[in-house]
Formats: sequence, C-alpha cells, structure tokens
Amino acid sequence: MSGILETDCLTLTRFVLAQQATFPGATGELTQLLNSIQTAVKAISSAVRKAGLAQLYGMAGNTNVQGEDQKKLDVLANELFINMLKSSFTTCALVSEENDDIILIEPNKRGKYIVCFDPLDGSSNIDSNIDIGSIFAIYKKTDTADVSEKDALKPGREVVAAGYALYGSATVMMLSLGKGRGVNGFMLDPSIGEFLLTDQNIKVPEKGKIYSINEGYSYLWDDAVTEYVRRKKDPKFGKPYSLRYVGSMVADVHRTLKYGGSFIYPANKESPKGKLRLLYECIPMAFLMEEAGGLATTGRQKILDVVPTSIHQRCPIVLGSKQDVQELVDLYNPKV
Ligand code: P6P
Repeated sequence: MSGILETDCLTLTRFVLAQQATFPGATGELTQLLNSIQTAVKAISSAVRKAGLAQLYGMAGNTNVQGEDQKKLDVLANELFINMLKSSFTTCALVSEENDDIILIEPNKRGKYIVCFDPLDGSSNIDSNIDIGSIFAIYKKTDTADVSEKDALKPGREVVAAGYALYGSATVMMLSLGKGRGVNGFMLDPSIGEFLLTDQNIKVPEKGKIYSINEGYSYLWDDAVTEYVRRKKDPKFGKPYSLRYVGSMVADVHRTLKYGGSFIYPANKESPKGKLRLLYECIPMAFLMEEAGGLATTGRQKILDVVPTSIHQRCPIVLGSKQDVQELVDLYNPKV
C-alpha cells in the first residue's frame, strides 16, 4: 500500500464532510446521519462475517411484516439501524422493511430527515453464505406539520441521498448525494475500520451483455417480458446475453451498476405489482442508477416519478443500462 494512502486515506467520513460544502446552508446534520448509517453498516458487516461462528444462523422464532421467517441477523441488523438512526438526533421518522408501521422518533431526539431502509435485504440467502445487503433512501422533512406516515410517501425525485451496502467478498458501500453528484463506491478496510474511496463517479455502461431475472417465473410473465428475454437469447438480435441471477437484489443491482445490462423483477400474473418494495428497494436503487447514467422504470413509468401510497407497497422494476432498459420500455409501449 502506498505511503500516501496510509497518511491521507480518502475515507467515507472525509468524503461526506467534503460533500457537505456543496450543500448550500448545510448544518452538518446529513453528515452526521450518513456517518451513523456507516457505523450501523460496519456493525452489520462484522455480524454477517461471524454469524456462522456465533450461531447467529437460524430462525429468531418470529416473522416480519412480509410474513417471512426472521433470522437472527435480520433482527440484529434492524435494531442496529434503528438505534444508530435514533441516536443520531437527525431523523424524525423511519420506515423499515422489518417493521409493520412507521417509526416516529421521540420529539426530543428529532432531526429533519426521514430514512426508509431494508436493513438486511436478501436475508433468505444468509444460511447459504450468498451476498446480502442493506439499502437506504433519505428524505428531508419540508414542512412544519406533525411528523406522520405522509412524510415517507414521497416520490423518489425528492430523495436527498441514497445508497446500499453489499456484504460480499468485501464489504462495499455505494452512495449518491443526488443532483448530479454521481455515485461513489467505498470498500471497508477492516484493518483500520474505515470505508475507503475505490470507485469514483461510477457510470453504468450504455449497454451491457447480461440480463438478470428469475426465469423460474417465465410461465407467469407478460408478453413484453417474454419477448424481451427471448430476444436476449436469439442470435438474430446480436450476440446472446448471459443470464446472471443471484436472488439477492443488492448483489444483482451492484453487478448491473458495474458491468451494465438489466436487472428485472417484473409484475407477473400472480404478483401484479411484482415483489420488490418501492420505498426501500426500488426507489434507492433507481436513484443510484439514474445518478450513474442508467435508467430505472416500472416498464411504463420512471420509478422516481411513482408517488407511493403505502409504506410497504410493491413495485415492478427494470433497471440498468439505458439501451437495455429502453428496449423493454419500448416493448411495453409499442409505437403505433
Ligand atoms: P425471487 C430477496 O428475498 C429479495 O427480496 C431480493 O433481494 C431479491 O432480488 C428477490 O427477493 C428475489 O426474489 O422471487 O427471485 O426469489
């Protein structure tokens, strides 16, 4: 490692502080909030990496709002996020994938931000040691009305910052502070406990060579998705694409961000709204994808323009390289 890195690491903390200067009238509250999320992610990373040894695998004996068996790591990750966010004095309301209802922060600990998060997405993969992740989107409360669920039901266009952590071969965090500031990637260096800048201003390739969808549901797909996937495999439409599907959203989206192509979780005949959740899966990933020069839509509408009506609502999504996503949009909206 070069000397400069040891004495002048560009850590996530330093990066966020430097970005604070690009926010007119910044108070440092967003910086504090992001650093609290960073701490929760570091703690989750540590727990994920020793879960097997600490017998953290297995069921916690209860289920979450999605009706899924909660594993101990789910519970731990959720509590870490909630505790770090509450104690940051920067939030007024939280929406977690693991909690039925919105969490309103007690008045004496309130700040101006609302955070929607999935503390441990892909948790059904925990016991098989497949990559899992944490996802978050941050809104700012813009009125003086009492805090309520309405503060979380904002379109993704109003997101202030969003990101994810991926607990893979390394633990990485992708973050965007919006308004054209792009997406930056940081890798956790366990030897100093800091996230270091490794991917500056990531841009998703205009077109990729990979499509990512659960083909097990092909019997339920609509005609547009069926035709899109058929073309990806038909040499008449160019070199066939490779299919890559981890079944853990953060892993599939991260690969798409880095290599291009498309990730699709569409509506189907049994799930008319798809499976993924709008507030804490689709919106944050769409925010990052657009900041990286990609696209993210339901097939008929940009994800960031969808106005949420309930905190756990599902939403169909196709995201990734502009050309690969537009191809499916055109199949959903054939020009007459
Ligand atoms: P399926 C994991 O359970 C998850 O919520 C996402 O992380 C992932 O993209 C999706 O569900 C996988 O769903 O139906 O393909 O197993």
